[in-house]
Amino acid sequence: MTQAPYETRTGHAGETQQIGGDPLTTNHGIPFSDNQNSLKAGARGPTLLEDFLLREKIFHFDHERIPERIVHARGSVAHGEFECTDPIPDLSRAKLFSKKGKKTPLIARFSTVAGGAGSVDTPRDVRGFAVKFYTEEGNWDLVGNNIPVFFIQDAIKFPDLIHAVKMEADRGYPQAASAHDTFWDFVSLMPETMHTLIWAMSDRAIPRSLRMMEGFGVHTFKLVNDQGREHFVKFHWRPRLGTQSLIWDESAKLQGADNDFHRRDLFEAIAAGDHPAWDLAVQVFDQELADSLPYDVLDATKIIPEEVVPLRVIGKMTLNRNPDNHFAENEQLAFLPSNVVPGIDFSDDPLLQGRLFSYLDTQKSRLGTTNFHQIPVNAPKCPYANMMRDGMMQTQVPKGRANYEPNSLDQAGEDPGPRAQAQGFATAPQQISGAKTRDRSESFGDAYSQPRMYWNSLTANEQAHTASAYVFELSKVSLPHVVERMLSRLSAIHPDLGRRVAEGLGLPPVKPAETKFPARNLGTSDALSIQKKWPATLKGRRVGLLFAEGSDKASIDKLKAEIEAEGGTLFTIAPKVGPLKLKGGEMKADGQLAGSPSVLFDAIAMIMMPDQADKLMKDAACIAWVSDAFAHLKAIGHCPGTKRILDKAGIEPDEGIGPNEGLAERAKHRYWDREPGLRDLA
Ligand code: HDE
Repeated sequence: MTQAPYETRTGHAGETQQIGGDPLTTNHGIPFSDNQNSLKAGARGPTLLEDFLLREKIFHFDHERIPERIVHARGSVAHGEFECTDPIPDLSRAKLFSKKGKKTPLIARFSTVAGGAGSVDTPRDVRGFAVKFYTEEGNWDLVGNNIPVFFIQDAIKFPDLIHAVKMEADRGYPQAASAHDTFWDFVSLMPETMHTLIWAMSDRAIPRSLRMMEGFGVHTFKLVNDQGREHFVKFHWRPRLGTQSLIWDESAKLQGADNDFHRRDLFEAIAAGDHPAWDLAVQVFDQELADSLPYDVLDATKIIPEEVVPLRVIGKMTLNRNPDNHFAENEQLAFLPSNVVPGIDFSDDPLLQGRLFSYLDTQKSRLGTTNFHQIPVNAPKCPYANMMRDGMMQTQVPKGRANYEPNSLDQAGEDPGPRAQAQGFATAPQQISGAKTRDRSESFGDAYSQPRMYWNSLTANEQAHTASAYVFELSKVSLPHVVERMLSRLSAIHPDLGRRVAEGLGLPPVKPAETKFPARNLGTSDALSIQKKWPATLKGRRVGLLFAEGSDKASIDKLKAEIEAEGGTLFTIAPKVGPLKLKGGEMKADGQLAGSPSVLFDAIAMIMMPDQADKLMKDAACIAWVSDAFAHLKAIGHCPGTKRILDKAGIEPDEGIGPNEGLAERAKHRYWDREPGLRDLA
């Protein structure tokens, strides 16, 4: 019998899945002989209630779905491992950080926030970046995002934020989009959202690939060593492929070209053995440094710039195995920020404190049982034991009489069950005093200084993208008072930002919003810009090649070899997939032109005889193919026969455009300088 992927599944005969060439059975193991026809009274007669095979199959199907996550419903998962590269026993007693080379298995899930499980992959949205480490001391879930700050400071505002951004309550739209009245109404009333908003309006919210996103733990956590010494810590994931983004028009068109653009990209890369990797880095600091900062480290709407507390890389995550089953390993995967291992602890960040409740609670609603920890993907890979018993879908069979602790059953020679261990997790002791109150600390009050620092840290091109994103989103807002209030907040962040967005909307400038805490100048941080760190590489990138009957096979092979030598992949496209007759051989295209628009690629090339190019130029899809690539600032390669297609599309040559020779080098870049000439950005 084929082995099911999880040991626990094969633990009881009743749980064993039969697949492959094995006999088909009911869920109760009864083999049956016909899976095509229901039991009827005569071949054309009515179906009989007696048909337990039909009833069981339809009954199971009727109940296949579980509630999707209230946020982060759409996600992609991959298995992998964490390797400790720089142990930190001086800072934390967590065993996964104890030895160089120590490996810990893990699963990662990347998600969009606002859309439903079946929504698109490339909307403008924050991305979830959640990792479950199956450590030898239990599961540690680092449930972060690809943006290092969050919209709100206190968990009590989370339901309001999510209600405002999700589809509107009466009309049920828009799906997976923040460009609508209720979102901007809410955020414009909540100055604390300004920092995350400016990140969300920047290119950070339209990542090129899940493999090319930074990740952040967002909150300040604590590391505790075995002497009980504490440090504050912020966790960062840095992609080995570099951080890369799409541009807005491209991400919008991708929603039509491939709803699953990100999920497919991750799955295909791993399947091809191109395993994405991230460095795990920490920013470690103590109370004294925290006290010296002009913002509060317990406020999740603030970052600590890398220039103030540098990043120290302590390990590497590699994703090396695709899920076997989407439902079992993605839908049923349950993250809990409350899962920390000895050596890691929480800070008093009020957002984090609220999360500690919410995730445990939501899993009961989604997975239907308090025993969701027994689902294979959620179960720790180390032994676990306690006196929690029973409940819906209990699949374990605890032995003995001891279901309470303490007990003295061992004195009667019986198994007394587990006991608390001195070296187990112990909350770091902390003196607390204060009146019971619903106040918010004044130290959380400054809503504008860090958004200003972010704005000032972007390149001119990134600023234009960000201002244009505000213009786009606010152009979809039908309530003028909301637009005006939002403009006043943008002017409070930076007068240029407020003015540019107002101009982009065709409105007069609006005075800065009044605030007790006007923006201070915190300087700039280059680490905040994507473009300043953009890697010149073909690794993980795809070049689309358009060819047709009669193209020169040797030229295609040469280009393919050049692209692959730089770590990229070549995807071939033709008007018909073929196999097509070429000069020097035959070839089947990977895709058809009509279904493979150039948004799917990081750069494009064309190899064709002039007569074929003349024919293809009459196809609107061909002209759109090159003009979109040009508008999306991509490198373009052509041969003597295909230059005419660029001319027909009205493409002015620049340094990104040239013969196929040299494309492998040019394709490592995006051509930001091209943009002002072809797009009216704010
Ligand atoms: Fe979440 N969040 N969140 N969140 N969150 C959920 O848990 C919640 C917050 C994040 O791939 C839910 O299992 C509250 C910050 C990710 O399965 C829910 C608050 C950050 C994921 C929930 C926050 C996140 C979730 C929905 C404010 C970044 C997807 C389903 C206090 C640090 C995990 C679920 C996955 C999912 C609650 C704020 C990240 C409802 C109450 C800040 C990556 O429990």
